[in-house]
Amino acid sequence: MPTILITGATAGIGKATAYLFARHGWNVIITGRRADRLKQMEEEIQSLTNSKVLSLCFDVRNRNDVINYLNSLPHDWKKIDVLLNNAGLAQGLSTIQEGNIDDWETMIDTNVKGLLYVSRAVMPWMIERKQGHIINLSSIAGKEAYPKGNVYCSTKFAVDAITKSMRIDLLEHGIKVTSINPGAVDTEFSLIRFKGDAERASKTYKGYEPLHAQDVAEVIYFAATRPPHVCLNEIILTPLAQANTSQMIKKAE
Ligand code: NDP
Ligand code: 8X3
Repeated sequence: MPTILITGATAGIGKATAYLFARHGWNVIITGRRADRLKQMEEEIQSLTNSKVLSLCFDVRNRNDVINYLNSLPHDWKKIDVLLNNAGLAQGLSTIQEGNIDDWETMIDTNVKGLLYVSRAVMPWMIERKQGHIINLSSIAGKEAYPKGNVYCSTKFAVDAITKSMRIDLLEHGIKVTSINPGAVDTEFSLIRFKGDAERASKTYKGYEPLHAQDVAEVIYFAATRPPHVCLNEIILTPLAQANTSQMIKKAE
C-alpha cells in the first residue's frame, strides 16, 4: 500500500485528506501540534478502514523536532509516496504598515520554513527510491496579492517559487511536484486568522458556498493518483462565487 505523510492533519484540508486517502487504502502519517486530535484520528481511522496510521506530534517551525521526529520513523514508514505540505496559517488581516511583527514571524516560520524543513527531511528518502510526489498547499493568495493580505500572500508566493524550484531540481530523480491553490475553504483557517473571533471568522464564509475541505482533498487525491508519467504542476480551484482573491459575489443574508 502507498504511504502519504500529511502535515497539519488535525483540522481542515489536512484532516479531510487523511480520511480520504485512508478510505482508499493508503497508509497515512498524520502530523500536527494537537496530540489529542492526532490520537483520536488515529483510533478513528483504524476503526473505519484497514489502513495503517501513524501520528507524529511536532511543530513544523521547530527545525530539530522536525528532523528528530521524521528520522524516528520506522524504516518502512520512510517509504513515503506522497508528502502533503499542508500545515499553514494566516495570522491577522491588516495593512502592512500596521502589521504585527509576531504574526509575520509565525506565518513565515510555518508556511515557508516549516515546509522547507519537512521537505528537506523527506526528499532524500524519495530520491533513494527514485520516486515520490510532493504536493504543496499554496493558495490563490500565492498568485495575486489582496488588500491586507501582504505577508500571508508573500508566504504563499514563496511556496509557489519553492514548488517550481523543487520541480526543476527533482526532475532528474523522477519525483513529481504539484501545487494546489485553493480560494476560500471553510475550515479553521479564518478562526485562526482572527485569533479565535468566531463571529468575524464565520462572516468570511457567509453569503455564498465556499469550498469545503473535502473538495480540496478530492483534488489532492486526483493529483496523487495520475499515471506515473503524468505530473499535474499546479491546480487552482475556487468556489463558483469567487473569481480571484478580490472579486467575490456574496448574497445578502
Ligand atoms: P486549518 O486551520 O483548518 O488547518 C491548519 C492545519 O495546520 C492544522 O492541522 C494545524 O494543526 C496545522 N498547523 C498550523 N501551524 C502548525 C505548526 N506550526 N506546526 C504543525 N502544524 C501546524 O486550515 P486549512 O485546512 O484551511 O489550511 C491548510 C492549508 O491550506 C494552509 O497551508 C493554508 O494556508 C492553505 N489554504 C487554506 C485556504 C482556506 O481558505 N482555508 C485557502 C488556500 C490555502 P495544529 O494546530 O494541530 O498544529
Ligand atoms: C487562503 C485563501 O484568499 O483567504 O489562502 O487568502 S485567502
